[in-house]
Amino acid sequence: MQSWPRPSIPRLVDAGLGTGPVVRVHDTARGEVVPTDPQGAARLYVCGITPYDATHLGHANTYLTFDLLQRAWLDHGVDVHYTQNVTDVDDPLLERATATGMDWVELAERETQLFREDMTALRILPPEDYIGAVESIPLVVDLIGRLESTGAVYRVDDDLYFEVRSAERFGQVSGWDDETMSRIFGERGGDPERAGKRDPLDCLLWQAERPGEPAWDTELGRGRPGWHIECAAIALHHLGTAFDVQGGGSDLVFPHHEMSAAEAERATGEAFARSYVHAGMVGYEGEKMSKSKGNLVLVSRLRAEGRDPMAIRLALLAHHYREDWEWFGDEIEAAQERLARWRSAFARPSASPAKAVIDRLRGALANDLDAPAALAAVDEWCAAEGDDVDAPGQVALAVDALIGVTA
Ligand code: 5CA
Ligand code: ZN
Repeated sequence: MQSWPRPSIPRLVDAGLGTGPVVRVHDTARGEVVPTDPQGAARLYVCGITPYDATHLGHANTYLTFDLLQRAWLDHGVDVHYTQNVTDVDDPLLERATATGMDWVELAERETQLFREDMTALRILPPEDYIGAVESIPLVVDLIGRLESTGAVYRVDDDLYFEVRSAERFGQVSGWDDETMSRIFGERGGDPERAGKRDPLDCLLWQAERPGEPAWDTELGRGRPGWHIECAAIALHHLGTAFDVQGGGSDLVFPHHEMSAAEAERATGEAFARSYVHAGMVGYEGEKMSKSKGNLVLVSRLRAEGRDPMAIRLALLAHHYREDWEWFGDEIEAAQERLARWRSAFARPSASPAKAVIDRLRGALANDLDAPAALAAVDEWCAAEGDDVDAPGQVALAVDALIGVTA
């Protein structure tokens, strides 16, 4: 699939401003903040949208998290190879298409295009590989074949299931006990009750054709991919095993990332990702923001109301990425004011020297992407006076490179 345009990123090292430190992030599997240690280019996979509705602030917050991670890596001097999927065939998409009388392909294309426009406006770095579920069916079939050869696949009617406990490290990502896994599995698209399964947690790899639903002819029969195997197949194909970071929102810790990792590790005998990084959930005035609750704050709507995308970006960055938080309308006003303050500070003829604030910015971001600390550092610099004539331009450059906010 087509990705979206890449925003320009100044290279601070070329401006004589040095490089940033080693980047540390919180790994859900280990439960602690760990240094990233890419061998060559950093390899990043982030779970993409299911395109049945427009991008809301929760999605934007998740993709912004991994944009910051990339900026911190680039500033440290590490190249990045980034892959993201689009779940362009799945139950919620088909249900929405049926409910609205739309063709599911058209719905997916329309919402994916709107997502690209939102990401472009927010200056979020695009993936090199932007890959749809439909176009990756051959990869999925191939990976299921590899799993079959390990003996970990069985049939229930004409559907194929994966024996999750055949993966040695099943449970490594969430670290949850059986009771928690079973409860959440049912709540998040799993089918613990289905008769004929060997274990309630076993997950669907391939779903045989259902009446009225799309299906593809493959050596597994006519049908379509399960959800978790989609991301396992796309990530393995484009990034290989033991890639640096598997990312997404915290709603994906279990079952999605647990199952994808189990499938990939059983098939390859190697680690799937080296770290699992999860952004918190953004809610709206007391509730989880979700398509089904109809309480979405859409990026496209804020843009249509004339909000500056850079203010939207700053409003999100005012929260640490791992925090669960709620959007109240006044956050955008505060962000707009901050943006105006920053822009006038960057336009000053002189200011206090840039080095200290740039060091603080870099230190904050490298320390588990601490954006609120980074914003506080810039705020303090803006409030101080000084006679360094290079400083305003240098700080503006660093804010562009590291935080993605342009003057
Ligand atoms: N297509 C799958 C991933 S393979 C999916 O979860 N799609 S999604 O459209 O539901 O979500 C897209 C991304 O946004 C995921 O990384 C998800 O974890 C994240 N996300 C969804 N809702 C929220 C929210 N309320 N707050 C923060 N992140 C969210
Ligand atoms: Zn995914």
